[in-house]
Amino acid sequence: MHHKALHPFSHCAVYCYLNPVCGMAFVRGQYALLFPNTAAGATMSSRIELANAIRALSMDAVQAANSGHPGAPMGMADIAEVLWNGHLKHNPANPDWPDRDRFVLSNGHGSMLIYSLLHLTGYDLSIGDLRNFRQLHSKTAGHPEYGYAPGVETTTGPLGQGLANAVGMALAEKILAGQFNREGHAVVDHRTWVFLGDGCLMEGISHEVCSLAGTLGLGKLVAFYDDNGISIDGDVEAWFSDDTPKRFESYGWQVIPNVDGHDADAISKAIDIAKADTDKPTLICCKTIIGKGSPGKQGTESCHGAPLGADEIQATREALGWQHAPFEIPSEIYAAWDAKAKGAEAEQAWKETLATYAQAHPALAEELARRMSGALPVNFETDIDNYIALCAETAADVASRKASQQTLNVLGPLLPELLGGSADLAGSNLTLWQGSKGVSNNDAGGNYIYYGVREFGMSAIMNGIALHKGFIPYGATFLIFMEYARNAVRMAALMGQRSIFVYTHDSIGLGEDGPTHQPVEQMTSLRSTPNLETWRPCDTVESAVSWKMAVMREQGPSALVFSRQTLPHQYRAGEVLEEIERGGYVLTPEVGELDAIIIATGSEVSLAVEAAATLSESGRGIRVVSMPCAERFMAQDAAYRETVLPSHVLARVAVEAAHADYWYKFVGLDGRVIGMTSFGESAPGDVLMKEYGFTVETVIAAVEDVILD
Ligand SMILES: Cc1ncc(C[n+]2csc(CCOP(=O)(O)OP(=O)(O)O)c2C)c(N)n1
Ligand SMILES: [Mg+2]
Repeated sequence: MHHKALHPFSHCAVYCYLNPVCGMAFVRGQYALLFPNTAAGATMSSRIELANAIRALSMDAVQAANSGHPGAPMGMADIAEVLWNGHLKHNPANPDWPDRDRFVLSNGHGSMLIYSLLHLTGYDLSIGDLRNFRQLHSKTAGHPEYGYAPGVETTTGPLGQGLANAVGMALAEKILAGQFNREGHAVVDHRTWVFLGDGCLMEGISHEVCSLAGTLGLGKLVAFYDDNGISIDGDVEAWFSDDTPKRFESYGWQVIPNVDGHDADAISKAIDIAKADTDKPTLICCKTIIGKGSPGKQGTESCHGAPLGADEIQATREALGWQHAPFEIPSEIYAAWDAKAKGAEAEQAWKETLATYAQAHPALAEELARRMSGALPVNFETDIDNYIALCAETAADVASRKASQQTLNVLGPLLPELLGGSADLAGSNLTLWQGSKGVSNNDAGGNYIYYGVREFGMSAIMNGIALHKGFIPYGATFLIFMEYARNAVRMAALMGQRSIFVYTHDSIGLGEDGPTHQPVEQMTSLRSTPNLETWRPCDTVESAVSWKMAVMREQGPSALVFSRQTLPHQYRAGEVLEEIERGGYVLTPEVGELDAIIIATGSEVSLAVEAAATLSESGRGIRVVSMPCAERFMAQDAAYRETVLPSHVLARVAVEAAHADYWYKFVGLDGRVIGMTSFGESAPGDVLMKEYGFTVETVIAAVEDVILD
C-alpha cells in the first residue's frame, strides 16, 4: 500500500489517499494522515477519512433502523466523495437552483449514501434526520423519496428507473439549452450524474434509455457503474455476464472501463475525461467492493441489505480507524465536506450570467423564468376555454385520438413547454401537431421526441423531464402497452409530476388487431393508482377539457385515453360545459321523474344517450351521466356528487368497454354493468362491440331490468 499526492481540489491542501486494490482488512491509522496546519488553520482530513464519514453514517443509520442497505453506500463512498467534493455543481442552501447539476442515485437502496452526502455538504438534513432513517414521517425514507429530503432529485428504488429519469433530465437540459442559450450566453449549462448498480443494468429499461441517450448524444450525462460483482442472490457471474463496456460502446457512449472505484485519483481523472466529451454520454465503470471497510462482510452479498450487526460494526470502526461514536462527525470533517460557500459562489456566478443574458435577451430571460417555475402563460385558461366552446359549436364527429390532435394544434402554439413524443406510434396516437419538430443529436431545438419502441423508457424519461422542469412532457402509446410502462406511470403519480400519458386505441373497439392489442383491465389499473387522473372522453369537447385539466394539473400526472374509432358529438346545455371539469356530470337530464341513471364513458356515452332517448319515448325518466374522469368526480364535494347521482336512485347501469368490476361502486351490487370480463377477439370493431353487448338494445334491456328490480 502506498500514498501519493493527488491534484488537489482546493488550493490549500494536498490530499493523501490509499490505493486499495483488494478487500483486505484495514489497519487503524493507515488513512489518518492529516495536514495539521492548513491556511485556514483547520485540520484537513484525508479523502479516505471523508469517505469514511459516509461509511460510518451509513452503517450506523442502518443499524439504528435495524433495516436498510449498508453495502452500496460503503462501496461507493470514495466515488461519491470525489464527485461531490470535486466536481458536482450544487448549492446546499438552494436545492432548487435551476442550473445546478442533477445527481441521481439509481441504485436507490443505497439511500444512506445520498442522505450522508446531503447532510455532510450542508443541506437542510440534520443528524437527527439521519438518526431517524426509515422512521415514520422522517425525511430519510427507506429509499430516496422526491420531496422528502432537500436535494433528492427523484424517487429511486425501482431499479433502472433512476437511470431513465437521469436520461430524461439530461435530455431536458439539452433541449432547454437548445431553446434558450444564445451566442455567448450559456444560461442552461449543467450536467446530470447518475450512480447505478448491477441491478439497474440488468433491468431492461436500462437498454431502452441508454440506447436512446447514445443516439441523441446526451454528452452531459455521466453514469457511474458500481461494478461490485454482487447482487442480492450473490456473485452476479452466474446471471449477469454481459460485457458492459462493449454494450455501452455499441450504444454510442464514451466508456471508461476498469476504474478503481476506491482510488480517488483514478476516479477524478475519469470524471475529467467524461467532462471533456460533451458529444457522448459517458459510462465510468468502477470496480468496487460492496460494503468496503467491513472486514467480515465486504465483498459479499451479506452486507447488501441487512445491518452489519454490532460486532461487525465495531470491527469496521477499527479497520477504518474511525473512532467516533455513531452519528458523531468531527468538526474538521464537517468543514472539509461543507459545500455551502462553494455552492453560493457557483450560484452567484450563474446569476451573473443570467443578468447579462437578461440584458441582451429580456423576453427570453422572462420566458425561461416562467418555464422553470412551471407557471402557465397568463392567457392559457381563456384561450383553451374559447377552444372548448368552439368544439361545442362545431359539433364534429371524430375519433377522440383525432380530437386530441386537434386540441394539440391549439395547445402547441400556446405552450412552448409542451415536449411531445410517442413510442413509435406517432401516426396512430396522433401526437404530432402542426408545429412539432423532432429533437435529434445535432439539433436540440425541437419539441418532439421520437422515443422509438420504448414505452417504459419513454415514460420514465418523461418523469425525468418533468422533474428537471422547463417542460410539460406528453408521450403516447396504445393503451394496452401502458402495461409495459406501468411502473413509471406509478412513479409519476408517487412523485406528483406533471407527466401526461396519452393512450389511444382504448378498447375492443380498435377491432382487427385482436386481443393482444385490446385493453380490458387497464382502465381499472390506471384508476386505482393514487394521485393519477385518468380521462376517457366521449367527444371533441371532453377531449379538449381532458387536455386542459392535464396541463393545469401541476401536482400529478394524467392519463388521457382516446378511441381509435369515430365518436359522435354530444349536445350539451351551455352551462354543462364547465361541469365536465368535475369529472362526472349530467349530460342528458331525465324527462319527468328520475327512474334510472346510466353512467358511461368515452365511446359508450353515445349508446347511453340513444338508449335514454328511446326509453324516454316510452315514458321513462332516464338520466345519462358522462363520467370521463371518475377520480376527479370522486374528489368533488358530496353535495355535487349527490346532485349527479342522487343516493335514493338505486336503479343504475354503467356502460364501458373496459373491465366491469370498477363500476359496482357507482351502481351498487343491485346495479348492472355492461362491461368486459374476458379478453376480446380479432374482428372488425363494430362487430366486436355487438358481440360483447355494447349495443343500444342491451343498454335498454339492462335499464328496464334495474327499474323492475
Ligand atoms: C425493479 C426492481 N426489482 C427488484 C428490486 C429489489 N432489489 C433491490 S436491490 C437488488 C439487487 C441489486 O443489485 P445491485 O444493483 O448490484 O446492488 P448492490 O447489491 O451491488 O448494492 C434487488 C433485486 C428493486 N429494488 N427494483
Ligand atoms: Mg452489485
